[in-house]
Amino acid sequence: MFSTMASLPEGSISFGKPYIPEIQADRFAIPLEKSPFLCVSKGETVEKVKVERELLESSWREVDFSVQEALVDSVTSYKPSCDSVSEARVLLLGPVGAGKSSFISSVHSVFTGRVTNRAMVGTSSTSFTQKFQSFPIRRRGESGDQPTAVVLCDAMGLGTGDMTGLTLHDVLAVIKGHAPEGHKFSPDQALRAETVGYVKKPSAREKIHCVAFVVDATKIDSYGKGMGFTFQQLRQHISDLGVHQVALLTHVDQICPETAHDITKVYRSRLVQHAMEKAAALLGMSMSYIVPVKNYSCELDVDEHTNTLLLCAVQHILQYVELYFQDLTEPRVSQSGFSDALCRSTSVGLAKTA
Ligand SMILES: Nc1nc2c(ncn2[C@@H]2O[C@H](COP(=O)(O)OP(=O)(O)OP(=O)(O)O)[C@@H](O)[C@H]2O)c(=O)[nH]1
Ligand SMILES: [Mg+2]
Repeated sequence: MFSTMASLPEGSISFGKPYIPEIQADRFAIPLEKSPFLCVSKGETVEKVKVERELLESSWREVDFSVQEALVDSVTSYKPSCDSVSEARVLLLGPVGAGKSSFISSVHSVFTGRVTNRAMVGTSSTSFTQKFQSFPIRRRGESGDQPTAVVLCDAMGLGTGDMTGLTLHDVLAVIKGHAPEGHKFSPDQALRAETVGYVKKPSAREKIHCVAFVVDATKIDSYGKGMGFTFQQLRQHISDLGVHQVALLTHVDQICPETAHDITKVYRSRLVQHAMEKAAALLGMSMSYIVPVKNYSCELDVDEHTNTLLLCAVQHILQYVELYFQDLTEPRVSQSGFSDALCRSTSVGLAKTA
């Protein structure tokens, strides 16, 4: 069932508010390293916040940053446990500019060994990505490309105003496998049986097997209730289709200078930890579903540690893909009680209410 997150613990850092060392000290057992000021975007303004004792003494999640090659091998050798499916299809879903396309491009870069914008990345007030596009991840080696069983699917961003962004109806149509490759989304033209290329009876291999929500750590305070409601609606309906969801917190390099300088400190960063707590509250999911990533944005070369964190995110996603395949062999119990008919009748709600 769709869970709601408890309110944030007392003493949480709220970006833009004064820092309270005593409460933090109780909670996180510091003293810790010091760092200077942090610029945090809040709505349209950027505030300068003094941040002391930014790093925890030890990581709160263990990541071995020296196992990049082993992780690449592990993802390359992954095979779906479901006989009728040869590739895991993962849909990236999130607000405009959150870093969906960047994540796809970054994972592609990990496997090709150089930074490339495979999925087109851009900046726009409405979604830069307009089409539904699947990107099979291939490993580049000396003897040519080697396919992996991972396909990352890009889609339009979720909007925050009337008739902007992806609608609930279209999200569900994509997840059910009805969307033709290259379909151009249009909030006032729902994806339906008459749409050119509409996949009428999608097989298990054409459906989406896991949804990865993508949220931007620098905007976590400014998404607002509308976006929270959008996520709640989405999570209820997607859960009802039996599709598991995880979340990626992007732009962690932009909220924590220590992490920007050294990505291996990501799980020692209190700022990242707090942003993850806020992401959990926004998405209505437990923190255990959420992983931080730093996408390639301005770099020309890949970096082993950044790659490792991206590969950990892919592995995290694949665990939930496997849960979906396991569930396929067992009868699915409706979780929210929403019927397909109800989904259709509320299909225009998402863009309007977001
Ligand atoms: N520093 C930094 N920049 C990022 C990160 N992820 C994405 N970006 C930047 O954020 C901007 C938007 O990224 P996109 O990947 O296009 O975002 P999107 O979610 O696909 O956006 P739409 O297609 O418009 O919905 C680009 O300028 C990226 O370079 C990150 O982890 N760190
Ligand atoms: Mg995009």
